[in-house]
Amino acid sequence: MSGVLAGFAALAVAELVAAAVRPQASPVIAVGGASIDATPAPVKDWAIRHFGTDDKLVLQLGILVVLAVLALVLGASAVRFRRVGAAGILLFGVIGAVAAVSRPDSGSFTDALPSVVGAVAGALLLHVLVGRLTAPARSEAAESRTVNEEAAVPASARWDRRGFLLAAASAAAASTAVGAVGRSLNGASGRSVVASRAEVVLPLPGSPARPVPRRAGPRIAGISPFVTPNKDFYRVDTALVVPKVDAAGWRLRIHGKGVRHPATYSFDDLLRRELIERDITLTCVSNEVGGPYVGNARWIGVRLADLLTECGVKAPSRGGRADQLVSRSVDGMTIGSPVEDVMDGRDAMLALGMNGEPLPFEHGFPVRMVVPGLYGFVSACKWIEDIELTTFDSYDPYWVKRGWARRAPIKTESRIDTPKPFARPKAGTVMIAGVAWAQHRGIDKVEVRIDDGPWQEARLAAEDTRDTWRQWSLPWQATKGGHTLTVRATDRTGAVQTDERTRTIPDGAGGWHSVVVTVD
Ligand SMILES: Nc1nc2c(c(=O)[nH]1)N[C@H]1C(S)=C(S)[C@@H](COP(=O)(O)O)O[C@H]1N2
Ligand SMILES: [Mo]
Repeated sequence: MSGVLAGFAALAVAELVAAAVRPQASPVIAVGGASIDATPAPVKDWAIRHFGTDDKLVLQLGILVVLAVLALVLGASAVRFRRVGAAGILLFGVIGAVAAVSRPDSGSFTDALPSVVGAVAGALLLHVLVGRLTAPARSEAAESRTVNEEAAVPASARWDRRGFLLAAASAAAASTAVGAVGRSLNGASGRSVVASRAEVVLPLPGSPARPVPRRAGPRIAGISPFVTPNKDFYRVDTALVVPKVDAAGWRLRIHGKGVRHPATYSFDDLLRRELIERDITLTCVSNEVGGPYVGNARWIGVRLADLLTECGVKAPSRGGRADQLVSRSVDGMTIGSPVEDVMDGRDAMLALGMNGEPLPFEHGFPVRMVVPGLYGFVSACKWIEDIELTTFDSYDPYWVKRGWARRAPIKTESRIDTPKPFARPKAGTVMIAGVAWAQHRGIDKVEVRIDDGPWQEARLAAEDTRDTWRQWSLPWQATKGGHTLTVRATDRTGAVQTDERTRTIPDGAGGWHSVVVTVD
């Protein structure tokens, strides 16, 4: 109990100090962030697939459970060896401090303070509490006593029950209060930024998207809506705490190899440029066949190629010296995209708006990159603040260091949205429907197969653009019994979605999506 209380006090004090220093310097956040970065690629991919957006909650709970167990162990050993307990807590403080200072977004050694001050408070408390467990007169001698001698002293003589309970209760109450104040201060630190986002007014785009064709989103029960609402849009990133960046203070620097006129842009600089509005479907490389990490939104932003050209950057095919564009976020993420792709005329953009509002914080406010046709991990840097032109040979960004591919165009894929796996539709006409995507190439055909039957061409909804997914449907005369429904798409290059199952690492899952149903 002493150990757990001391651990709790340490975290509470750390939380309060973090409010004064920097919320992200809190030990749980820092150690959590460090463990995300250190997690081997397959485990990370597994966590994304199994916990989805909750992966971070699971991680934080996991850290707290581990800490609680270690605190129990430390508390138990402190009863025998008082100094061990305190030393153990201090050691955790050092681990937290090292993690906090070495986070890529840490700018200063003051980030160590929450962990250090918290650990000192925890160690002191443990010392005091354990002292109460032994008779006051004997507490010093107890440290050097052996287990056998200890057992010889009657329990009633060693144990100041009242004193201990009082100290423990006050410590618990004080820690709860301190922790609560720390939490609310940390929460408040983002509030002014939340307000600043609410004040952003996006100008009308000079180059608007044409309205989504009405027939792009037929009304079929169970199919994904053509435009994914922001609240339902998948989220994949390594940020334990969503960065809250103030648009007013935000700057984007463009520099590096072959950048003849390095420049820095403010949010207002971008707002004053011609804005383009485009429908683009985003996909995560960790999306399994049939998985949910794909979404379609209407983005508003500035053309990335224009900014690069203004800075004197040339595409490699025109003699440019850099073939890799590395974008960096405020939380230290690095994402590498081919310069050739972002300057080849596609609508690569620095997005400021998503589905008619400023970017939600989870999706990169104030500015993120969006590039049609490339998986998010090689193109879609959120909370971007720096663009460096370099080469693929000289620099590996975050995901590449962890085993993912350097270049990763989105694979041609299709998904059955309805019926759901293991559904039990009634015999008769059953609508099979879903989405297919091959961003920047476009979808030309979708076929469905029932069991081992022939491929039947599905009806394709109207195409919005070749950068968006396309809905499809096929009415099926379902007969009683178990059936396997399989879908495959063909893109505009004529390439048929491969049936070869590949893992998500290194460059995206491949294979056909199948759904098993039982018709009643
Ligand atoms: N700063 C930052 N940007 C990031 C990531 C990240 O971890 N940190 N993840 C990338 C990945 S892997 C994907 S798939 C997309 C997801 O964007 P979304 O969360 O808005 O859907 O963001 C990309 N941009
Ligand atoms: Mo991703």
